[in-house]
Amino acid sequence: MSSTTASGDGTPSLHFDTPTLDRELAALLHSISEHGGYAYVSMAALAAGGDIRAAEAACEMAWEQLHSGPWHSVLPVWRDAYSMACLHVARHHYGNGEFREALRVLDLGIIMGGTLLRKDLDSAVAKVSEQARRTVRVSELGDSGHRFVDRDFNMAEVLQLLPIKSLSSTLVVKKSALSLDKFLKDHYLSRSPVIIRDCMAHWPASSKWNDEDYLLRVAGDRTVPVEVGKNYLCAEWKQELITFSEFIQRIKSGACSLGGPTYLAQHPLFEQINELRKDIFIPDYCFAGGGELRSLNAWFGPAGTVTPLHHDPHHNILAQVVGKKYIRLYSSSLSEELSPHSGTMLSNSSQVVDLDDVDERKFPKVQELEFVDCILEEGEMLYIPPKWWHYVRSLTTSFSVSFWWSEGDNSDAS
Ligand SMILES: O=C(O)CCC(=O)C(=O)O
Repeated sequence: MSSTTASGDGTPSLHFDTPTLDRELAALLHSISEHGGYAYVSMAALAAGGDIRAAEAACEMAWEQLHSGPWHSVLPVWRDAYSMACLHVARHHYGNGEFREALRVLDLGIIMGGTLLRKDLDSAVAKVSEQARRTVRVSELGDSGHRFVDRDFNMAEVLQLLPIKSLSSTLVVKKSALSLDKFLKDHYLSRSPVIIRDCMAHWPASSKWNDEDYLLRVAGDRTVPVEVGKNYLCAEWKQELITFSEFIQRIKSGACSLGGPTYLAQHPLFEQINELRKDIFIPDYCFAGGGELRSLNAWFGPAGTVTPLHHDPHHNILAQVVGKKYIRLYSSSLSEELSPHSGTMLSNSSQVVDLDDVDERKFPKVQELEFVDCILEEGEMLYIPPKWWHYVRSLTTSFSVSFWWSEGDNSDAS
């Protein structure tokens, strides 16, 4: 797919192929002009001929369209237009041997772009990464030996950070060697949370993801979306696109000083970075009930990240690969009492935002509501039934993976 071609002066230059773009180009440009993107189309035509200025201009035009209103209202054709422009810009950087810049632009195309050219973007990433690795000097290979989480953990200190009544009543039950049958009968069908132990030791991630050098090697130059701020319900909260190595630097430097922790949250990282996808396996439990796997998301951040109380529509296995998290769960039957926000975007989030600081006058009954809670330890998976409310706080640097799956047609759930 990638080839080395001769440049004008006879020196070899690097090139990657874009078979889908080649096939779809005319139809895509036609569709963009039908949506009024004439200026974009003329720039894209020049970009296809190798004009980098035109490629960058096309990228900016599409970027503006992506930010012209709420994300769900952006026309898919503009997302594909953005991917196309990213491919042109990345091809230029790759040809110049600017691998990091090429990867940055390809990742932007993957994260912000459409689905039409996804295969071209993925195969270009694979080629650029391979070439980049070939040219890495031994002195650039990390050997810090840094581990994100070591054994020290002060439980007394941590307890002071947790919401009132934490770990004082009913703990989520923990089970080892839980058979699929037992899981189905005792938890899935009865909508009952459980922590499953001893089921991740065979994941390469279990030994690799605590190692900074490994993560930098496979993902350091990749761009990822992160959330910065106390939590996504706060006014100062924002999203940024930064490289994985910058993100790791923030984790190490105690990033809370920057107005809240930086959290790589609910991102389909494993669709983006194939090397990390190979480090995990989909738990068999996710096929219980005959449903369909809906999404795999990464949750990676320093101690102190908080995901406020909310619920999701799907079954969820939250696998704790590195570090520890405190998790509190309220039954789906308590939805009225937990006062969901009324707007559609946040209707799965509770107005009892900060469980550490509940407004007793507004919500006098909240502290009396029954809940189960736990510290989810490295190597454990928590099953969260659909619509169960959950609040999550990381207690150390933490890397977890969530597996969401839907209800099967034949599920006889109560
Ligand atoms: O780990 C977290 O911070 C939140 C996880 C979560 O909300 C989920 O898996 O649905």
